[in-house]
Amino acid sequence: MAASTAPVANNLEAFFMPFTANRQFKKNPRLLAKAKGVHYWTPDGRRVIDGTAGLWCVNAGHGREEIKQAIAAQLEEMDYAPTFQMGHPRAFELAARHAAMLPGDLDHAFYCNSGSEAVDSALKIALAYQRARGEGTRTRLIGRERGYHGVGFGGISVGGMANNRKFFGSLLPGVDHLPHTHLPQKNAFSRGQPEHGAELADELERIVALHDASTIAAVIVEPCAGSTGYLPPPKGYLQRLREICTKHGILLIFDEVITGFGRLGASFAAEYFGVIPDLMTVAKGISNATVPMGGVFVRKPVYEALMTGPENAIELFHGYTYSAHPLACAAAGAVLDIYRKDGLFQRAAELSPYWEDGVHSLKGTPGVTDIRNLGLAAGIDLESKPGAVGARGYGAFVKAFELGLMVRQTGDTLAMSPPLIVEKNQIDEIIDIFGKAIRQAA
Ligand code: PXG
Ligand code: PLP
Repeated sequence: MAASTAPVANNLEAFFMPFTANRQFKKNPRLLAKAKGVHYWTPDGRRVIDGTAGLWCVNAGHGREEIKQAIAAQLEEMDYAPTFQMGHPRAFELAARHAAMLPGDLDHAFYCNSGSEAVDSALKIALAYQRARGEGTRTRLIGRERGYHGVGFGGISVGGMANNRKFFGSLLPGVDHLPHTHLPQKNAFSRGQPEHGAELADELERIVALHDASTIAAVIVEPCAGSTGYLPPPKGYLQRLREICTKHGILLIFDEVITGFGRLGASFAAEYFGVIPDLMTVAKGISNATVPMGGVFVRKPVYEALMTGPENAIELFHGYTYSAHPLACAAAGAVLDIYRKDGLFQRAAELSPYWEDGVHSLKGTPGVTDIRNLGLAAGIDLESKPGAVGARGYGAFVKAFELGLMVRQTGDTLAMSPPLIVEKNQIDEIIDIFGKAIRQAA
């Protein structure tokens, strides 16, 4: 019998869901069917406030008309064009716009389709750069405990979340990790950047002493760790890391997949902290998640070091079929217009003290052991139930959804990162429902 592509009855079984307890979910699914502004609706019409901007990505809110029109117009004009030895105008236009808004001399853009691809691309650019400048022995990559850099083999190798690594064999060789910066004994309930922990950047000196700088290509960190439970960097930490990298000829990569495009109330964390990395990875908010897109932003000297050899030689043997996909470029251009027109980065900055007061008002709620915030995002740790790590967090996540709020859960840590268009009364509603969910799940 010929394979059929005819529609079949809706059945939850066939979709192998990512990062999901498939069997548990399919018994009691949480479905989202419609979205507008800061809200989702379930298929039966129940409204849920989006406390996480999707997965930290819908920064300008859902259903933006301008993005829809830009994508439709691009689809009408040209659906797809390759960018290997060819080009299309929108790709160049977008890169010029990104270069213009980037801090320091970050001024070139490599495009891909996700944060994971951005991370793999950045690690490869770092290795190729070291080789191009005659430092080909620099092959080691340094990540950080509790780091999340997507799910490619490069990303999980430099990443520091055990569950994302332990099932997948020996990973990339020659990787080492800095210690994470989560110090609740010293920093619990910090508002904004914690006071303690800048000295943890000096661990890089210890790693250099162990392996020698001549073997190390790059260090990759999230300037403010997201996925692992939102860990703002200790005051002075990123500056120290920058100094040590510069001193030893090691490239510094900021993974700004979450922090990029406004989350901290600035264009990028690099701008917010005044620390310029050599490479920056982005995704998510770059296209407001309408069309998948990621990118690596590259400092001028790194790009220029690669522009050597004969002019007919390909300088970087790396790229994706969909690098700078025309629909993604159209979406990303329209998103930049919205960020500017609506002043969303500024808006996030102005709202963040209100957000900070809101999330810290949950201090004292039974079971809450730490609350962290920076920009328009927060992480909340709950005390684990004896012998059941993650149960309380999952309970609070499910309860929040029942009460009409979407949050993110990893273990007993919950995170929130609303769209940057959120209103103060909606922040009140998020905090109110969240507090109820934690209490009811206790
Ligand atoms: N780097 C960072 C810093 C990220 O946060 C990625 C890379 C990978 O991006 P892609 O587009 O390949 O998923 C991310 C993604 C969560 C959560 O619950 C976070 C991410 C993805 C899914 C869930 O915190 N971050
Ligand atoms: N696998 C095969 C067989 C391919 O031909 C290609 C691309 O041509 C890929 C994987 C990579 O796909 P992408 O460029 O979309 O990452």
